[in-house]
Amino acid sequence: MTPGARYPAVEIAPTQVTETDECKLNRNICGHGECIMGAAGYTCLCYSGYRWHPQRRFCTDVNECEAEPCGLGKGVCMNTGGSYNCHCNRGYQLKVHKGVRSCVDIDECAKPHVCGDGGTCTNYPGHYKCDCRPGYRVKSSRQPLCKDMDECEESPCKHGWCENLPGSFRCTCQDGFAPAPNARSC
Ligand SMILES: [Ca+2]
Ligand SMILES: [Ca+2]
Repeated sequence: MTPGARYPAVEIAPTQVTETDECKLNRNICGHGECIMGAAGYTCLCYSGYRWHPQRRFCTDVNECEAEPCGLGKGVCMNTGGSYNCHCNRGYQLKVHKGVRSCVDIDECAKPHVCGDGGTCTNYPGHYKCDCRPGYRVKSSRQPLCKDMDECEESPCKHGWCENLPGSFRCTCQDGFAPAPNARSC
């Protein structure tokens, strides 16, 4: 018998309750919900994540993904029976607040030293950026950490010796040469 079809009336002894109570005849009539008997037949009080379907007359899953709860461009929504999941994109993390799942930006800058000692971190939706101080440069695009530049690789100290320093360098000059005021040449 299809859900919602009426059972034929049967002759019942006067002491018995009239068994047109569909809730009692088919305890699973609502699926994911409680059956409530009313004057116009049964209705269902559906569990969370399900809604009453007036034509099919039982509780059907809500496709929460239609409302993009994970956030457009932030994650992929996967509908499940009674709920949904978010598969968050890189740079986003799952947040569950009062049963609502969404993908929120990771504030990478909240971690100390994310850009190293030579840079300042700026958070952006889905990523972050390191701005390096003079004398530092970004290590790689995959790891935007500010690394000290080794200026001595360029041999800047003609007539002297180069010493690399964090964020800087210094020239020590050979006899007969004097360092420039900034000690960056001889
Ligand atoms: Ca669902
Ligand atoms: Ca971010």
